[in-house]
Amino acid sequence: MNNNYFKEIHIKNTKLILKKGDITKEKVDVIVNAANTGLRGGGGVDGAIHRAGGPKIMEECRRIITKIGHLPTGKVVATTAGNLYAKWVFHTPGPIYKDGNSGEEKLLESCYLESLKLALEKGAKTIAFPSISTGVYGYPVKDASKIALKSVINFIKTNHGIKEVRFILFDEYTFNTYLKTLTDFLKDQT
Ligand code: AR6
Repeated sequence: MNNNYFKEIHIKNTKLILKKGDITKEKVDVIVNAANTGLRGGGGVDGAIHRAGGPKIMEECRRIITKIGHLPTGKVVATTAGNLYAKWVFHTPGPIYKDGNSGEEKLLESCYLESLKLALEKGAKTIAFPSISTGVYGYPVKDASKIALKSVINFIKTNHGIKEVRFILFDEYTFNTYLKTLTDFLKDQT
C-alpha cells in the first residue's frame, strides 16, 4: 500500500514505514513514548498512550522513578504496554528545543538509537516511533525529521534483527515533512 499517507521502503532486511495515524492503534512489539524525565505522563502522545494503555503503565513508571530519581533526556526505559497490543512501551524524554545549538541534535538522536538498541536487547521485531520532541517540546519538525530518519536509517544499515520500524505521524504537516525528508535522502543516495 502506498497512498498519500503511507510510505514504505526497504533497507537491507528491514522495512521502514511512514504513516499518518495514532500510535496507540499500532500492532507492533514496541511503542515508543515521547515522555518527560519524571515519567509523570502529560499531554500529547504521552497522554494518549497512558489513556489507551491503562493504569498499569503509570504504576511501573512510578516504580522506576522511585528507584532512579529521574530518567535523563535521551535515555530510555521499558514498561509493560498494559492494554495496548504492544509488548512494551519504551519511554524516552526528548530534548526541549531551545535554539538548536544547545545539544538538542545529539539528545534527539540518542532517543532513537537507545530505543533501537533496547529493542534489539529485548528481541523485539517491530517498533513504532512518534515524532519525538516536535509537539510540546517545540523542536522544528523539518530539523527533527532529518535527525530521526538519519538515526534510524544508519542503525538499520548496520544492525540486524529488527524487521520493521514505523514512524507514526499524527498530523498531515508532520507526515508530509517526514516524507519530504525521506524522499530527499533517497535522492541523495542515487
Ligand atoms: N500518536 C502519534 N503521535 C501523536 C499522538 C498519537 N496518539 N498524539 C500526539 N502525537 P508531544 P514532545 C504527536 O507533545 O514534543 C508530554 O506532555 C504530536 O502531534 O506528544 O516530545 C510529555 O509528557 C507531535 O507530532 O511530545 C512531555 O512532557 C508528536 O506526537 C512532553 O509532552 C510529539 O508531541 C513531550 O513533548
